[in-house]
Amino acid sequence: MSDMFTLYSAAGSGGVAVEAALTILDLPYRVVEMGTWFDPEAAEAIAAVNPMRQVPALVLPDGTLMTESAAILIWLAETYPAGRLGAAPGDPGRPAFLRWMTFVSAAVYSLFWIRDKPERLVDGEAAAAQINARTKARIAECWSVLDAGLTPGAYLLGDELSVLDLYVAVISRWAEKGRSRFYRAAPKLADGIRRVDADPRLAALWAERFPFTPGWEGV
Ligand SMILES: N[C@@H](CCC(=O)N[C@@H](CS)C(=O)NCC(=O)O)C(=O)O
Repeated sequence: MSDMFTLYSAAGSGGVAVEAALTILDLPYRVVEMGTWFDPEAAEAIAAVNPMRQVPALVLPDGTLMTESAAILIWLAETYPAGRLGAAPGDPGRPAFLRWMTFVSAAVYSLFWIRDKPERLVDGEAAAAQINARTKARIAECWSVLDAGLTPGAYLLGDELSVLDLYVAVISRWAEKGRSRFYRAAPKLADGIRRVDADPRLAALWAERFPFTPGWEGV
């Protein structure tokens, strides 16, 4: 049995948060690039792996398939506790850890299935524009709820980096105007997330998989 993970992912996607966790945990992995939301061939090919036609999908060294980014991140944190990437079962911080990991997945990430292609739900440009504006407002509202619900330390859940930080660092960048709207909606969280951007263990990964191109944060 190989000890290698195989991750179906795409540059700039939620899979990059999983790549970040694998990198920090120093686990061996290979990426199969699948731009599911813009490349029809990838959308077709990923169906053989994940019937939801989405990345990330992680094949564990024993061949087990995991999909769902939050589940993958939580599993990595608890399976490799030496990496200290999340509160373990029994830890007083566990309820908040599970609560907010699930919140980001269910309340925020899921809206991108709609935002990326509004035509999945509605017809016409006007309806699509309405969907765009309303989901944008909802995402900002969700970031504000996260901001109000947390008392951050150096990172979102305290003074230790967790997979929640990696998750939010990636998803908060999916906006027309970069991360600026996130900073306005969740001002208490900005420092912790910027700390993740600047983590030297992730510098090469960010550069390759989700680069900080000039103006990326927006205004
Ligand atoms: N609930 C899934 C959502 C994954 C997801 O939406 N992935 C996007 C890329 S960031 C995707 O593959 N979109 C293609 C599609 O939904 O058609 C998760 O958390 O892993």
